Order: sequence, then C-alpha cells, then structure tokens
Amino acid sequence: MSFEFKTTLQKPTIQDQTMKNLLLTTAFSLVLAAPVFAAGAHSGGHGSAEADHAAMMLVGMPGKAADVDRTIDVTMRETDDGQMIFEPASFDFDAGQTIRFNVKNDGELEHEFVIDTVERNVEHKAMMAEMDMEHDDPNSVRLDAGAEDDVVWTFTNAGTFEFACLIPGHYESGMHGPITVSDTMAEADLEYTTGKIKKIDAKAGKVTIIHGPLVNLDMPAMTMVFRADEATIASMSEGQDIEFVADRVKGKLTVTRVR
Ligand SMILES: [Cu+2]
Repeated sequence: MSFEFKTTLQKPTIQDQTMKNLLLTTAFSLVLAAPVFAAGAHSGGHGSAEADHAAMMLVGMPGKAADVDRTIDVTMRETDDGQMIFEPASFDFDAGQTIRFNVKNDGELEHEFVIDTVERNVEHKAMMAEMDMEHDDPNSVRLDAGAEDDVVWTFTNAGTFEFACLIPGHYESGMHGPITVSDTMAEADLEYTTGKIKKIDAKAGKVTIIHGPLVNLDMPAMTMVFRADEATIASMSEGQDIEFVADRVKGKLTVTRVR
C-alpha cells in the first residue's frame, strides 16, 4: 500500500488539489503509525507492553516458578587462554518445558545471559556495539563478577535458539551457544508399550526388544531392533522388562523413552 502511494506521489499526474492532499494526509498518517509498529515488533519489551511483547517472542515466554520442570546451573566466566564461556555450552529442551536457569558469574568481568532467536541476538549485539545497553528483560540477566540470579523461561516453540552474552566483544570471545527445542508430545499423550530386552549392542547403539503392539507406529507385537542413545542403552540390561515409547527418528526406529 505504501508503495502505491509513493509511486503516485513521485510521479504526479494531473490531479486536483483535494486528491493530492488526501494522499499526503494518508501517507503522513502511515509514517506516524510506522514507529509504533516497529517498536512493538522489535524492542526488547520495555514499558507497559512488556508482558504482551514477551508473550509473543518466538523463543517462548517468561515462565512461572510453579511450572519449573528443570533447574540448570549455568556458569559464565573467562578462561586462561582468553576465551569467555558458558557452562554448559548447549541446551536441549522439549517444547512446553519451563526451565529455571540458575546463572552465576564466576568470572572477573561483567557478563549477561540472554536467550532469544539468533537473528534477534545479532540485532541486539549490533545495537550494543554502538551503545552498551543494560538489558532488563525477562529473557535475560546481567551480572557483576561473583553475582548470581535466575531466569525462568517457558520454551513454547520447537526450533533452534541461542543463549549469549551481548556485551561488546564477549559473543566473539565464545559467549554463545545453541538451545535446541524439540517438538515432542506431552508425556500424558505418549502410549507406552511393554517389552523385554533380548539383546543389547551398545557399540552399535542398538537394542533388540520383544515388544507389544506399537500403536503410534501401527505395528503389531514382535521382536525388533531399535536404535537408542547412549544414556538409554546404559540404563538397560538384557532380560529386563521395560515400558517404552518408540518412534521414527531420522528414518530409524528408535527408543525415545523408557520407564
Ligand atoms: Cu560476557
């Protein structure tokens, strides 16, 4: 729409003054409206729109303490070889999980912990390169040396996000890492199947299970070989009776949950 107005104004044809005024008035009101829209779509969530804006973030929304599923200790510090790091260096969550990040600055410099999309971190980093802004949004915490505080966050959407320190130079020194949020079904919706472990091949990451019907895979009871990750296999022993969930992961039948 604005493009049409622009074209009209840049290439004036024979128009009466009233029409011109109308177009100018409309164009002017669009200009006035634009900054309001831009602020809503981009700012870190300052002022009264903070809650609404935060709720719209792709990475999720502020979490409630009562909903916390996992608490994770996160350390920020400098290393002897001149790097600046977060420990752990990456996170994996399920969509819908609420995480309490217990963030501690074990370094000698000030650091921050910001969770957002990679794109928005890039934008904020560029802004901070020009002017060191102190973030005070629910998706971040900035800490002096020795300080600690927490961020409680609910990851609502599946995708790859990022945690970072956007203080100038810190990102480049290593202070960023991926947050992978998987789109898994709610635990209550999962259908567990009974099974008996026949054979384990830990080296190959395979486990043979004599199992009942796998409803989600539309498979009858039989004996099959499944993939499983290292931790899952480590928790299994041959002859053990289990209840499990299997799914196709990258085309391979995989044990995704055991209880
Ligand atoms: Cu930092």
